[in-house]
Amino acid sequence: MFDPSDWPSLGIDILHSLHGTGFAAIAFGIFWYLQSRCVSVVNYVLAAGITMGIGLISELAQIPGPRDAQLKDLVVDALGIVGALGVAASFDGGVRRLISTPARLFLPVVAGTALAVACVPTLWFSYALLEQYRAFPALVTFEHAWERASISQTDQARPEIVPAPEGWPVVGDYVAHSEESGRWGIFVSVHPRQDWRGYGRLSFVAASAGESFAMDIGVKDLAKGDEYHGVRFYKSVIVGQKPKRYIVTFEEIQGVAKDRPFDFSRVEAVVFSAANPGNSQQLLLDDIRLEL
Ligand SMILES: [Ca+2]
Repeated sequence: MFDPSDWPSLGIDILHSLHGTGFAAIAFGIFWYLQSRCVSVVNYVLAAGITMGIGLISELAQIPGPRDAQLKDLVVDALGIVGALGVAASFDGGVRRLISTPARLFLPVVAGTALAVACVPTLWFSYALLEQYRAFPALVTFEHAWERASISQTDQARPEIVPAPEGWPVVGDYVAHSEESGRWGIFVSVHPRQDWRGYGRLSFVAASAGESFAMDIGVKDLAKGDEYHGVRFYKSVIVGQKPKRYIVTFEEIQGVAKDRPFDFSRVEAVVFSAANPGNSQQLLLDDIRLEL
């Protein structure tokens, strides 16, 4: 059976992003079929209606699920459908004869833009997945735009990317700056390339932009189905004003699981969070990578 639960996070993002691209293709396919039976401008409306209906049914079939996500999917579906049919109509003499000259100029621009917007996420996540593999064993350095895709898959606010402070001990121009209330707020959540086998340590550079505070580092492997729950490792470190490289060894992570070994071939997330209730805490974070 088709089971994307094994996929890397970015792979799942690509799958989700196929909404716009996929519905554009479906709409165009249906239009093509209708046109082959009987040429008519009504076919655009029919194809759009049928495809949107498919989108609606597929969303209803997914209940229970997050409602706003479904609405967003439908909007992206509509963009793909309008984009694909609009581009087709732009080249259709039958349509061009029916509409005014400004509309003739306007249509390809609007339709092309809708189609591009619907398809851009697929291209973006595909590019990010490729770069994530190329950058490995560096996980996130906050130097590259694609890394946004690795750290954006959380409902939490994303960290601000700021110029590295003077004397920062890592090569590169930028670091992440996050502020949390200290009530277990998440500073940064990274969805890395999943296969960590062959390495021995997770390492990163961190400093506080204010008072010293305790930070939790969480590493989680991937839950699969019911029989196989994600194992979570947590470790607390004190982050001071002086930037320092912190190390978490795979032995430490390995020791956390009682019922089964931590699965280093399927690491789902690395989470940096504020450990204790308290005042606002500010983290500077950089160069999250694996070492031998
Ligand atoms: Ca950096």
